[in-house]
Amino acid sequence: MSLFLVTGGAGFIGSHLADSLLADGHQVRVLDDLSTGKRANLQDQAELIVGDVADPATTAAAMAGVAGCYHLAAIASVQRGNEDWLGTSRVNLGGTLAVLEAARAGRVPVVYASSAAIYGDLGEAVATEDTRPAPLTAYGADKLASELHASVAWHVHRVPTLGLRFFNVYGPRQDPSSPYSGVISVFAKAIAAGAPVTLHGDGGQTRDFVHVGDVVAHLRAAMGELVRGGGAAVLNVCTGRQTSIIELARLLGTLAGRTPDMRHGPARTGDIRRSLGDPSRARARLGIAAERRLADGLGLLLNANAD
Ligand code: NAD
Ligand code: UD2
Repeated sequence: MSLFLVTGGAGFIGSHLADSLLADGHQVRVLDDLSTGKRANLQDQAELIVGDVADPATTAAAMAGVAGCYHLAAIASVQRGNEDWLGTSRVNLGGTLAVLEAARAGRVPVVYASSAAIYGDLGEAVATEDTRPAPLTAYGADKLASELHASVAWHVHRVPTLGLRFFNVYGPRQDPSSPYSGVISVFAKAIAAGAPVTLHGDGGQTRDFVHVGDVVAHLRAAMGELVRGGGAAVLNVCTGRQTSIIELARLLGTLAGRTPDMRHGPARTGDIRRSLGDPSRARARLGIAAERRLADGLGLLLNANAD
């Protein structure tokens, strides 16, 4: 069994990844500054280093002796990127550079989180990995720049890298407390409690919602592919199905046995109208696909929240 570094491992996606690695008998070292992550998300068997991924010395020390690195640490908020441009770029781009630099000496394979945000507004198109990147936010720009540096890491320094462009991820432990939390975490909590939900704009905007369990399966498969073949690929992690926000609210209401109290608020500045990914390259490359249907994933989430 191997030791893996998971940056951002105390967070929503990272802690589910840590659970999966531990369940298979691997050792897990987490580097996290607990800015949005929680120690309570982690099992005791995981080693936790509380520190800043953008600090090269901290990240170099965390990288020592690991067989692979999953780089998930970031400020995962488009809005925060709009408000604090320099501060979020220091983490989201600077943190990726610190990870790649730390991986250099040992040519440690790095699987990292990119985002559908690199595509910008797709109009009627379905995003494939060959779709021209056109990020509309600082967050998306930093994820795209991270991909470019990950390519340099392989071509110049032979550090194997694989970027996973997550679409909209949902599941247990996604924090609903901030107004910029994922819409599913916000709606599931409100509808289960009989509280109103606010649709930004007309609620017709669509997203490709992918369950965190499927995201973890892609992360694990990507590391296996990297260890075998190297390279600097990027792959979509999505379902190939889109759901509008108003359909989402109705579906959650049906599952919760309540008619959702839907209100309308202003559309978010620069919000993406349609987001839909093509999962076929990840299926071809990794041999897996996101299996969990949205209704099933939402039912699991409502049950987990009720516990
Ligand atoms: P999250 O906020 O739960 O996880 C991010 C983790 O990184 C947190 O534990 C946080 O404490 C940590 N972190 C932040 N700044 C840090 C720093 N300077 N040093 C060390 N740790 C730091 O969010 P998440 O949804 O689990 O996101 C994980 C990754 O997936 C992020 O890179 C995010 O951009 C990406 N992503 C998420 C989604 C989604 O829908 N949730 C979509 C696309 C991409
Ligand atoms: C998500 C990620 C972001 C980035 C992007 C890539 C989160 C929190 N953000 O941004 O990190 O990776 O995906 O595609 O995971 N909405 C409402 N009412 C609410 C909350 C949201 O109508 O109470 C709308 C919102 O205006 C948007 C949609 O729901 O149109 C999705 O919002 P989101 O914040 O869940 O995710 P997104 O796509 O903005």
